[in-house]
Amino acid sequence: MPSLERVTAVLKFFHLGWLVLVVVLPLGSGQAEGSQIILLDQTPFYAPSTMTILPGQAVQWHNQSMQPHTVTHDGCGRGGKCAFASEHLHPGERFSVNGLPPGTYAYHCEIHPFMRGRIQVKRIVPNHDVTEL
Ligand SMILES: [Cu+2]
Repeated sequence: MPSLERVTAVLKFFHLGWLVLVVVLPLGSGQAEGSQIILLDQTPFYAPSTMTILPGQAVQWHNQSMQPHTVTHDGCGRGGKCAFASEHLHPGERFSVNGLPPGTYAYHCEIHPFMRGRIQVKRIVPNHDVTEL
């Protein structure tokens, strides 16, 4: 027969366990979904061409096309602030960006300037609502 202390300890353990599950699962699934952009050989080339993320959320590009491309922020090399710039991404290669400040980031492919995409990083306001910039 288990003692009362032991039952209480077990209950506490499970209570904490559920709390951890509730906190960890939404964060985990939120980061996993909707943060990958696929590079394609035809329009829209970057799919999706516009992606909206939250501050601190990573974005990953995956070149699933048959030729090399880059992911180059429009500010790079034009006197602006260069937020991110990949090397040549060969078929199958990936490129990730993390920690972008809130704002809108237009980007392109240096090899094929007609390839264009955009990242929007939302701003979280003090009342915890999320607003578009
Ligand atoms: Cu390209």
